[in-house]
Amino acid sequence: MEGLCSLTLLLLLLWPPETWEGLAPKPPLATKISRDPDVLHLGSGTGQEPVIIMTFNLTMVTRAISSFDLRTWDPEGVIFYGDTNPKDDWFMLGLRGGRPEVQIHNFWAQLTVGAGPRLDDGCWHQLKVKNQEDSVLLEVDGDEVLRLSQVSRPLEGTTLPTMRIAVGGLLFPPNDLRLPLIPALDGCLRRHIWLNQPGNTGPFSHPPRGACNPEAQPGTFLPPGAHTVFSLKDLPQPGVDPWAFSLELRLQFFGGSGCLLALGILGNQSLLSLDLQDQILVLSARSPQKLEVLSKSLPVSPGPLIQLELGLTRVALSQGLQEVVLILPPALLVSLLDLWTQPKGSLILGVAPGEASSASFCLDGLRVQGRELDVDQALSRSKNIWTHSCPRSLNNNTNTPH
Ligand code: EST
Repeated sequence: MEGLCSLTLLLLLLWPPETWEGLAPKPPLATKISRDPDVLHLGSGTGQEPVIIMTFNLTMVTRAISSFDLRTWDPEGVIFYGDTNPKDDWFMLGLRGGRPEVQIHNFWAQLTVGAGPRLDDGCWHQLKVKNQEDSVLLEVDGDEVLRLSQVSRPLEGTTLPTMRIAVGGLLFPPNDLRLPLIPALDGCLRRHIWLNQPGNTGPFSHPPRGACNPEAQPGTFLPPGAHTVFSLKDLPQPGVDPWAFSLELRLQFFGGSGCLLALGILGNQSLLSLDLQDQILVLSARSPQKLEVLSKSLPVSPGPLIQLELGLTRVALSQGLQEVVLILPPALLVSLLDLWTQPKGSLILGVAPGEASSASFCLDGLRVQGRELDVDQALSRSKNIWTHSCPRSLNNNTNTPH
């Protein structure tokens, strides 16, 4: 994906495709990122809490300016939060709809403003945030995209209480923002300098994760054993007359066997599941009382789109031109319909919590009733999921992305 970013675009402009076909396939920047020890993945952990929290004595600060490079495919989340007091003097820079958003709450201003271009394109973008006299300025890739005047006061050298800067999360609940957003950001930061003081973070020795993986591409990566649970009541509801519920998944398999998707009540055995077993997709339905299991299988075909259509009497699984159908016995149908009236009725992506699976895959898209879902909307998820990025391949020996 890096290949689509500025440097390669420049190469494309300078050399028409036939001239540069023979060049090395990897763009020069890709190798640079993987060697950079100072890359910081923002969405590590559950993504709800910051990855680093720094404190600064403002009497020692000579310029209230910070800069960093950001790379992400995630359209929403917190880049950083800063405050001298979480009640009445705070600032947040995040992304919403892929564009930068600033929220300020202090004595001089209470505002929420979006500005600048979309940054969720998987390319590195340079951001600079300055506090100058009474103004706050935001620069993206060298262009000033936002200048807010009469919203602040000089910060440097002041005897204000300590300034805290939290990267990749907030220091209060998301609902305390002026306009709440989902804080978790599967983004990567490098060359970050806070309050003009280089070298007070890192180096970070963890392997490049999520958007920090130089080979990453957009999608959602579920490593073996990972899961995401959506509450059925938060999803688009089934159609009535006739009752119907459809799911469309775009998957790229990295191997292994195990559950890809299930419908059920969390903690109980699922009623309907889609498993991958040795390159074969297996659709299974089981009635809770009799433990009767019905199943049909379909060899995985090259096309990534998998469709699951639930109707009043049948469930159809299709991929490309192939289709298999399970006829639902009435008892199972009743339990299945009941899922939408139960508070714990869930759609589970990956393996149900606590169960084992060696299957790992990249989800390039998930549509429920024709509407695209975002993993950030899930009720819960495993910590090791990459929410908005996928590795290109897995290392066979270790099952780890490279
Ligand atoms: C601006 C106004 C305000 O009332 C509080 C803060 C705290 C965090 C500050 C920000 C601000 C201005 C811009 C920064 C930021 C921390 C890093 C950034 O450079 C100084």
